[in-house]
Amino acid sequence: PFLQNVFQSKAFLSGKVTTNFIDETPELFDMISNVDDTQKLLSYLGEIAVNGAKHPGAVGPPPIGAEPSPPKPSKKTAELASQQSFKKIIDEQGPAAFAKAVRDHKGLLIMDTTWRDAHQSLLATRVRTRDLYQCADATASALDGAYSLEMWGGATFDVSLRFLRDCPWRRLELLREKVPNIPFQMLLRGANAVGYTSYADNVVQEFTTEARKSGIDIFRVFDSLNYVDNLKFGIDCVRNADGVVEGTICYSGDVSDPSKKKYTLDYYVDLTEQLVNHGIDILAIKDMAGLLKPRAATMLVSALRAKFPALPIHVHTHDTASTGVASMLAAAEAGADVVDVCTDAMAGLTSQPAIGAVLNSIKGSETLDNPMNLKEILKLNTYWEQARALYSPYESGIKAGSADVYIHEMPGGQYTNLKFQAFANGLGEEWDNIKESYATANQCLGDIVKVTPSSKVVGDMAQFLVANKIPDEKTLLEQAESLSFPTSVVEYFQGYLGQPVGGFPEPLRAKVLRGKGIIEGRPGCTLPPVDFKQLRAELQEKHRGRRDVSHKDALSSAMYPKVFDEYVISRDIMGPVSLLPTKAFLKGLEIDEEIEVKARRGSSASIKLKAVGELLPNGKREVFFEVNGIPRVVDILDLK
Ligand code: 3PY
Ligand code: ZN
Repeated sequence: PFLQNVFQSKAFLSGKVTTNFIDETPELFDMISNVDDTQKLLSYLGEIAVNGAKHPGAVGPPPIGAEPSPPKPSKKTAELASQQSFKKIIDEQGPAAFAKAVRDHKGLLIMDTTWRDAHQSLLATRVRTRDLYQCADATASALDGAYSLEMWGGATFDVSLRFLRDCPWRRLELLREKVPNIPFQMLLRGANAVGYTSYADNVVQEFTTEARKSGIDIFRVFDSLNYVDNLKFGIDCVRNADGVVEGTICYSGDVSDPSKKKYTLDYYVDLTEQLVNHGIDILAIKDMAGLLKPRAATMLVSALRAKFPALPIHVHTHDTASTGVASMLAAAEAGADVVDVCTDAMAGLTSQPAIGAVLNSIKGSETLDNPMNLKEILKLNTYWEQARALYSPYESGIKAGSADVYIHEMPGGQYTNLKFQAFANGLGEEWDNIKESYATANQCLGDIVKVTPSSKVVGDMAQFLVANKIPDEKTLLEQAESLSFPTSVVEYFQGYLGQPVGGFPEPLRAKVLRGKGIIEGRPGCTLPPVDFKQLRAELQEKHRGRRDVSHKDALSSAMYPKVFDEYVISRDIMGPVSLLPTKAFLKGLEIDEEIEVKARRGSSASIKLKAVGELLPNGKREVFFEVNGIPRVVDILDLK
C-alpha cells in the first residue's frame, strides 16, 4: 500500500518529487501500510478488550450511537474552489484587501467555531480529525459565505498529540484540501504560540510561518495579560508570514458597571489604538469567559466603531451565563462586522452561541441579514447531534447556564474543567469553594486578564488557597513569606508571561519572590533561539525506525518535547489509531462487532472481534479477530 500511495500521489504523478517529498506529502502515512500496522491495531483493540480503555478524562457515559453520516453537500469541492470567496480574496489580493472586503460587506458575517473552541469548551477538545474530516465536504458547502472556520490553535494542538494521537499538522492539511472556499482561522496565544509558556522568538516565528504554509489564513493573536509588547511580537510574526492579523483585546470586567474601575471603555479604546498604530487587519474582541453583557457589547463596540470607522471588528463570546445570542446581536447592531457562533448541537453553555439562533434572528434585517443556506446548515447540525454522542465520555454534565461567571470570571474551557472536577470529587460545596477562591486568587494576583495561560496561574493559586485554608488576601499576605507557592504563580510574578495591566501587586510579589530574578520586558527576548536543524537531527536519531522526522515535527517538539516523544512512541506501538472509528478508539469493540478501517487512499481492512480467550498460565489471554474474513489472534497480558 505504501508504494501504491506513492504511485497515486499527485506530486509523484506530476514528476515533481524532491527530497522533501515525504515531508510535503503527509497523506502517504494516512494508511494501513502493512501487516505490521494491522497487527498493531489488533493489539490496541485487544488491549481494550482485556484490560479496558484508558483515556484520561473519559469519565462520562460510554459513547452512544452509530457512526454519524454527513449530509450530501449541495456544492462540490471543485465548484466551491472556482467561485468568488473570501478565501480567494486573501489568496489573490492579500490581508489588506480581505479586511476591506469584510468592512465593505453588507450584512453580518459569522465565524464558525465548531472545529475548535466549541469542542474545546464542551468536550475537553477531544473531537478527532476523523470526525472533522468526514463532515468537511458538507461543512465547506453548508458554511459557504462564512468569514472563517476556527479550526486550529488554542488547546487543539496539544490535545491532538497528547490524547488523540492525531498529528495536528496533518489535521490542518487534510481539512484544507476539503475546504477551498472558507478562510481557516486559528487562535494564536501570541508569544505562547499554542503552548502554556513563553517560547524563543524564532519558535513562534517558525511556527506561524509553517501554520500559514499549511493552510491557516487568519490568526487571532492575543496575549493572556493583554501585554502590548507580547501582542506586537505575535502580530509581527503573522505579518511576516503573510497571514491576516486579527489583533485581539481580551475582555475582562464590565464596562456597563460604573463601579468597575480597572477595565474601562477608555482602557479598551487605548489598547485598540496601540494595536491599530502597530498595524492590524481586523480587531478581535475576545470575551473568553462570557462576561460581555448585551449592554456592555453595545457600549464597547459603539465606542470602538466611533473611534475607528474603517476597522473591521470581530466579536467572540461564550454563552456561559446564557447571554451569548443577545450580546452578539447587540454587538452587530452597534457596528461589529463578524460574530462567533457554532453549530446548534455544539452551542450554548460554556461554548459559543448557536448559529441557527443568530442567523434566524437577523433574517429580514435590512442591515444585518446574512444569506447563508439555513436548510443546509440544519442538516450539518444533524451530523453534529450524532457526532457529539460519540464523545459522551467527555461531557461535563453541565446542564444550564449560570450567572456565577460574572463573579469568578473563569474562561469557558477552564470553567467546564473545574466544575467537572469539583463534581467528580464531591458535591456542590466544593464547587462553591473553588469559585470563591478563584475570585480571591484573581484579586491577590492583581485582578488580571484571565485566559490561557494566565487563567492557569489563577486556577493554581485558587487550589493553593483552598489547600492551605487561606480565606482572603489579608491572611495570604500575613503568611506569604513562609509559603511555598505553585511554580506557575512564582513564574508569573517573575514576569515569565509578561507584564499585567497596572503592574504586579506589591507587597505580595516581593513576598513570593524573596529575591528570585525577574524579567522586566518581553520574556521571549531573553530566551535563546532553537536550532531547528539540530533539533530535527536529534529527534531523527532518537526516533530512528519509528518516524521520518519532519520540520513540522521539530516545531511540535520545540513546544511540547515530552508530549511529542510520547506521541511518536505510542503511534509506533499502537499503529494508525487515528483511522479507527471514534467509538472503537474510545471503547474498543463488542464481540462480533465489525468496523471498516479505511485509509484515505490505498488500503482498507474490516476488523471483527470474535472472542476473548481464557486466562492462560503465562498471565495472558488470546484475543480472536477476523481481518477481511481471515482469523487473526493477538496475545494480551491481563493486568487485572
Ligand atoms: C485558548 O487559549 O485555548 C483559549 O481558548 C483562550 O480562550
Ligand atoms: Zn473562546
